[in-house]
Amino acid sequence: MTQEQLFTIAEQFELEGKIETIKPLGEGFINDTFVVKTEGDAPNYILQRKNHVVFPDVPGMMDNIKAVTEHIKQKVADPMRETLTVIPAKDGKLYVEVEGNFWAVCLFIPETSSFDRADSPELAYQGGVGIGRFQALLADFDKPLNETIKGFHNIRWRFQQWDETIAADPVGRVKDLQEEISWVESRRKEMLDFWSLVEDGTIPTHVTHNDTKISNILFDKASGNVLCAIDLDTVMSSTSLNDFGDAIRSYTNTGAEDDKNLDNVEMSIEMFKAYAEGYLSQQKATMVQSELDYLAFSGRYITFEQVLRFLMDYIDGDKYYKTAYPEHNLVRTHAQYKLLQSMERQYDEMKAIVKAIAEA
Ligand code: ADP
Ligand code: GN1
Ligand code: MG
Repeated sequence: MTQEQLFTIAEQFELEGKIETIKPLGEGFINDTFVVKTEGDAPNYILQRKNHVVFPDVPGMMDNIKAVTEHIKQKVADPMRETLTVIPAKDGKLYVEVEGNFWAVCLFIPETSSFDRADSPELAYQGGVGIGRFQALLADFDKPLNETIKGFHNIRWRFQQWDETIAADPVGRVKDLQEEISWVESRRKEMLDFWSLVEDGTIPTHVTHNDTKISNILFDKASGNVLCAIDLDTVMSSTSLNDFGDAIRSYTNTGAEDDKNLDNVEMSIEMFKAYAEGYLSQQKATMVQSELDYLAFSGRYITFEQVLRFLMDYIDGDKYYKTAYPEHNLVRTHAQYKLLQSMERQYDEMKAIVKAIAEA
């Protein structure tokens, strides 16, 4: 994209002030994100090209984001900092469509920090508070939400995609991946058994974020406290456990999501405890027993799902996630599998920690 093209797109939104610069930001796997700096005292903005292959209904997704952020704004002390603010286009729509691509803008929240990994239990605790609070603020949200990605954390649907991808084997990679495929297959039943509990209502559904990795949370620079959950593209109705599990996948990893050195990758039980304490400080009172019973398992569930999704994308010829090099999705698969094994080994301890916090 040239600067001129970016300026032309940004100028179609209701921005205050004259645009000074537009620069790329962050390393999201899905969207393209830019910071729009304006002159003088006018606010700055986040401009995003939303990946509409991943999100087939961007208008529906923006309606979701607008609705949940408006709901949160009614309840918090600082509505411009404690959630995203969607900026509409000059024609009143929540997006601009340019040559088949969808763009959206929100306010840039200044004086914040964001992280790619948790380097202290205090940060993990704050992250847990952030997602627990996000869910609590939306507990009474009662409008229907659009399903922005079909079956996002539904492992039954993921296995259907998986079976089709393995059968199609579009780039001939299956023959060399028998071991990795067996990692997924050997856990098929226990993962489906868990999901059955969501399907039959034993585990309830709520409004959830669904992409709670640490980089999707902003922290207040001055206090270090959590400020808000961002990247609301996947806000949908699901089990709260998925938000907990995805965060555990991210905050507890002693290595990187795509670490080539598997010795770096373990689940830190200290981080698990800190995150669980933060999350349960907000959620304990309203959770039902079935949710508490499966809270620790959700870390395994989402990490397993991530192994499946990275491997499936590799088999599919790397169509979904942005990759930096040809084997990237396979490296991610191995690193997430190492993390999954580490969680499996420490599962009894994880359950005991949840139980102790829940009963305290
Ligand atoms: P992606 O979908 O590509 O992951 P995100 O919405 O998560 O994009 O944004 C990428 C990064 O940009 C975040 O991790 C955060 O550091 C920063 N960011 C996003 N939105 C805001 C905002 N409104 N204010 C300040 N920083 C933001
Ligand atoms: C993607 O968009 P981003 O980078 O925050 C993905 C998540 C994965 C994550 C893995 C919409 O998150 O589901 O867990 O990568 N988001 C979508 O890092 O698929
Ligand atoms: Mg993100």
